[in-house]
Amino acid sequence: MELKKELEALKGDYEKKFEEINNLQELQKLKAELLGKKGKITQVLKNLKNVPPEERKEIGKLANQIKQFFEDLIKAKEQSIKDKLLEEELKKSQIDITLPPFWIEAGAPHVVKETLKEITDIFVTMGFSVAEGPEVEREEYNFDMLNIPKDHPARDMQDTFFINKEGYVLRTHTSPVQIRTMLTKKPPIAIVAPGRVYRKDADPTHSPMFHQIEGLFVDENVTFKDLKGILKKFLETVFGENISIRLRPSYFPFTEPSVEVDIGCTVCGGEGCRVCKSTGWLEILGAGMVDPNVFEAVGIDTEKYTGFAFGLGIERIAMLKYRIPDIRLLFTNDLRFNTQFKGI
Ligand code: 2U9
Repeated sequence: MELKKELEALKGDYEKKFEEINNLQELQKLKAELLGKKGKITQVLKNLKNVPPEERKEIGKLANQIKQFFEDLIKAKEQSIKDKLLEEELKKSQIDITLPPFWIEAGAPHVVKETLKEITDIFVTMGFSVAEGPEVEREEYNFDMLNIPKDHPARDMQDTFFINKEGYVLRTHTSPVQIRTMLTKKPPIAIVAPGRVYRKDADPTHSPMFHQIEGLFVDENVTFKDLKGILKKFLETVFGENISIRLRPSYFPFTEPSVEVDIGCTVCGGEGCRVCKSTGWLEILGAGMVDPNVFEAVGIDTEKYTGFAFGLGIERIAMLKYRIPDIRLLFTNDLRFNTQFKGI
């Protein structure tokens, strides 16, 4: 009965050892020593065949009891070490888990997106549909088919973001959306193209990404008068019935004739101030009759159809409408700024 004594001694010995342990690594080590593949109790159980048959049953039973005893002990010990560790961690980080959480400030729809939506809705009410296209655009649609020649300064590396895909750019305006529409649909076409555009402007009053909305109307007998009527209605809806409007001749490669459209300064009422740079007028948008070269590029019959197009920058409209003094405020996402426009 040597083995029985040995087992009992083992039990007493390891019970003490386990009692002294206070970390998980040591616990694992001790567990392996006792119950692992080459563990002391495992060895006893393996060697049972060498025990005289009359003792085998008793020794086997005892060894199994001790094994079970330690398995329970180890489980309890493991839990108690983990509890202690968690307690220490909580004490260290000094978090009072009974405190209510900090209030997470809710955001608000962004004033640029809201303005874009408002403007889009005005044109939708007038009968225009919304068209969208990719922001990584074929150079051909962004420039060539819009009558912008290869040597035009707008194509310059300094103005356009070229990407590492030959023949593609980040669109510099939403005009390629109108090109795509004319390539796939027959007139009458009445669409607005809202979205993000990219230009490498280095000037602090510009952002390399901004939002635009452009419009296109193509049908038989579309005239400059139609353009004026639509723009007047649009400007009066955004800025109020009482604004003054003026058209100045201008030049864009994709429209002929072209105009720039101003409204009487909404800050000084035309007297002259800092916002209108003492002119009494604010430049709002550009427009014109679609250049026949553009129609030819997309295969629209210039004998049968005419059309008008217009374009405006949304950040500028939002800044004028809500008297926002610095374009950077639109891009820093400071909630103190953003939430001012809740429910506008
Ligand atoms: C097609 C044909 C014609 C779109 C137009 C403007 C005039 C214009 C600027 C306003 C401020 C861009 O954001 S901005 O810098 N846009 O002045 N855009 S006419 O003309 C088109 C478009 C597509 C096929």
